[in-house]
Amino acid sequence: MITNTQSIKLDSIGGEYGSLIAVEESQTVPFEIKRIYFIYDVAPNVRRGFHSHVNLWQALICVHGSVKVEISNPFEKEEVLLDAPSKALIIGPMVWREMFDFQPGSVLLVLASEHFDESDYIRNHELYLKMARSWYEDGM
Ligand code: T46
Repeated sequence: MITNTQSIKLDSIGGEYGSLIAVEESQTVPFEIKRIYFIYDVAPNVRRGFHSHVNLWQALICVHGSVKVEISNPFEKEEVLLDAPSKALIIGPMVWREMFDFQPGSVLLVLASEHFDESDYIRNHELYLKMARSWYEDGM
């Protein structure tokens, strides 16, 4: 995985009554969870994201359907397919992300390490590349 990202397999407890997945802060995911949100009703041709965070850690879990996530920095790029509720993608600071190819009906659940703060976003790609180059080259 590219720097500051991680792919995690969540344990699913299954049986004849269905399946259950539990996520615990600082255990299943490597941060305290201060906020959750979910993204849904996204048309198949829509691409979202187009930003990085300065400090935020998040876990992305597609609890229904599937979605692709492109994660990149000035030196690395990767595409991750979230197509099962047992797959979690951890994304840390200074990683550019774009979510696309939402299958109709998909629900993308996100667990976040901080409350919402627009000042933590870098939404301009040129500015991101400039900041990220020095951030990665200076050893974060
Ligand atoms: C991320 C990806 C995976 C809020 O008011 N509170 C919130 O907690 C969030 C997440 C968003 N908003 C507002 C900010 C915008 O006015 O909702 C609007 C849509 O947010 P945005 O365009 O940033 O949505 P995405 O799908 O591009 O990005 C979201 C998260 O914002 C971002 O942190 O990493 O999902």
